[in-house]
This record gives sequence, structure tokens and C-alpha cells, in this order.
Amino acid sequence: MSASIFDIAQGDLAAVEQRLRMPRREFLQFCTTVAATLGLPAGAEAAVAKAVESAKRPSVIWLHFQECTGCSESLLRAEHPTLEKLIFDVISLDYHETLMAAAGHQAEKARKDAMAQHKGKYILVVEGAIPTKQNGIYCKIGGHTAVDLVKECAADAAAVIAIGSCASWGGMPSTDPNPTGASSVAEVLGKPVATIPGCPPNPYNFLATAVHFLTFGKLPATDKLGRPLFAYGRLIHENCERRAHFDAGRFAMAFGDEGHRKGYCLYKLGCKGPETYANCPTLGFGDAGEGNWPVGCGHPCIGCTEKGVGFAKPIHSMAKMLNVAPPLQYPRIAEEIGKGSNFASAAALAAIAGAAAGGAVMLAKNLGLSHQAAELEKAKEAKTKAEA
Ligand code: FSX
Ligand code: SF4
Ligand code: F3S
Repeated sequence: MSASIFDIAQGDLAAVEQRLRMPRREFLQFCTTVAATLGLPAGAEAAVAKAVESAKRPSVIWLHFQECTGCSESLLRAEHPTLEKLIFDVISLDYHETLMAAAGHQAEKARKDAMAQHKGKYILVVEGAIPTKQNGIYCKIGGHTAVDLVKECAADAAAVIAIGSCASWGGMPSTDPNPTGASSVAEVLGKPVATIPGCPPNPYNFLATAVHFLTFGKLPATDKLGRPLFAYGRLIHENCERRAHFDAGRFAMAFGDEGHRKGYCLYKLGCKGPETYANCPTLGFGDAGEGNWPVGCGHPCIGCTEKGVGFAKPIHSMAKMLNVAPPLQYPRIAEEIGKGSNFASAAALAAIAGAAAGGAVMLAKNLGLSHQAAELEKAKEAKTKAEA
């Protein structure tokens, strides 16, 4: 039988309670949540709990370059546990320009000391893009360019994590025409690194990645862009609570219109969920419960976790459909209003046209037709008003 979280000795729990200043129930809940977020098999929460409870705190060096500090801010808003607990009890944050009290030479010394003492063992976290044009003069700290700093700190790190879209692939600072040559950590180092994109990223994706390192001594499995699969393995569109509206052809056509107020799909307002990989719909933000994520709040996803989408495509432009089979079995509800058609005939037509024309064409047709349907509806309403 695999170990269970309930097998942890009461004495150990009391110790952890004291060390983390966190009620044991909350601690166990945290470990279970992290194990579930990581997609680990049943029983793994015990390993997570054991690691968090007893692991020697790994040294973390956190660099800031071209960014807004939103990544650190979002982490500071994490609740289970708060970053304060994580900083002081789970990881040893030896260098973080925004949070550390030290300044100037003292700060530089803290970084150098941590690198020397934990050579080959520390985690390097990079927040922000790295300006590369004109020998990197656009960002200098303590007399060193960001390019030199990241290379120096990465050389002896056990793991490198790029947090946020800026560090992962350039993000906002790399927006065309990218005057500073803002680049990702991987581009500057010339080798792949783990990435936690998002602007800002979900703090739990970072926490879960850090706890994975703590538990298993290595970073979790990633896709080819370095994104942990547990968090970025699925398209937003696959798990979106508005997906049924998409499949049924019910779209908000303008902010504040009836469809928008009713929670219809935001595809036609530019939602990039169909081409963006992230767990935003399932994880949510801000510990505020279900539905607290961009689309849940009524704003189209801008694709902030996706290179070439966020800060690259106009917010209102329509997303490319990736890996989505058109739901041929669904009627085109919006198009059928007042046209005397029924479910069976719509489905049959869709199936024939789908088979003949291919899925993508069918889907495009569906989407185009709902535009027409909305226009028809508008004309009908205007006519009824005029006649009244
Ligand atoms: Fe800001 Fe982080 Fe965006 Fe960038 O997040 S929230 S600009 S991803 O590097 O601080
Ligand atoms: Fe959700 Fe956007 Fe997909 Fe619509 S297009 S179902 S709002 S992810
Ligand atoms: Fe970003 Fe879209 Fe999630 S904008 S936060 S990837 S819903």
C-alpha cells in the first residue's frame, strides 16, 4: 500500500506547525492541493508533505530585469501558504531585489555569498526580459548588464526557472519593434530552461514547480517551450466554462451586449483561448473561488502565456483554432432561429458539409454564419420596432 498523508507522524506535524506557523490542517491541505495540481498519483501528497516538512531549504537567487514586478506581486498575494512563509521556511530567498532589505554593495555581497556557498545547488529564478541590443546597456544592476548577470548566476545553478512571460519569451518588453532587443532567458543562455509564463503567471504554478523540485530533486516534465505540462498541457479552450456556448454558436458580439451579459463565448471579441495553453480556467486566480480568471470575469483571454499570441496579436483579432474538432453533432442554434430548421436537419447538414469540406472549413463557416445570424436578428428587431 502506498504511503498516505495520514501516515505522517503527529510529532512531525507538530514540528511543521511550529516551523511554518501554519495550522496542520492547512499544511496538509496545501500538500494535497500541490500534489493534485502537479497531477501526481494518489499517495504522492505524503512525499510532498515530507519534503516540505523536512527538506533543507534550497537557496534561491531571484533576478529582476525588464518587467513590472507583477510576477513577484502575484506570488505575494498567494495564500496557501503566503510567500512570507515560503520565503522564510521552505526556500531560502537569498537575493531578491524588490524584497531584500540590503542595498548596494551589501546586496551584491549577498548574491555572491549565496552563489559561493550553494554552488551547484541553488535555484535561479529570473523575472523579466533581458535587453540585448547595444551590448545590453538598457538594463544594468551594480554595474553589470542583465546579460552578464544572468549568465554569471546561471553558470552554477542547479535549476533555472524563467518566471512570467517576459523571462519566458520576451513578453511585453519584446513587443514590436522591440527597441531594446528584449529576449528570453533561454535565448540569452542558449539552452532550454523551465518557464512559467503568464503576465503575471499563476503563483500556484510556480509554487507547485518549486515544491516538485523540493520533493523529487528535479523540475517537472515540460513541453518544448519549457512549460511544466501539469500547468500548460491543455488549451484554455478545452476547459473553459463558456465552451458549451462556443459549441452551440452563442457568442458575445460586443462588450455589454446581451450575449456578453449572459456569459456567452468571447471568441468573437478576440478570445485567444483556442490557441493558448494554460490552466487558468481550472486553477483560477487570487484564491477567490471558481470563475475568477480573465474569461470568467468577462474579458477575452489575450494569450498572455503563449509566445507569438500575447503582446503579438491584436487583442480583438480572432484566434487560430488549434486541436479543435468542430462539433458536428451540434445544431447551429443561432442560425436556425426563425428559419424552420430543426436539430436533425441541422446536424445532418453539418455532418455532410463537414465530411465534404473538412473540419476547419466547417468551423469557419459556423462562426461566419453566426455573425450573419446576429445581423439578421438585429434587422428583425429593427423591423419589429419600426412596425410597432
Ligand atoms: Fe510583469 Fe513579471 Fe508581466 Fe513580465 O510578470 S506581470 S510584465 S510577465 O515579468 O512582472
Ligand atoms: Fe472560452 Fe474563449 Fe474558448 Fe470561448 S473562445 S470557449 S470564451 S476559451
Ligand atoms: Fe493570460 Fe489568458 Fe490566462 S490572458 S491569464 S492566458 S486566460
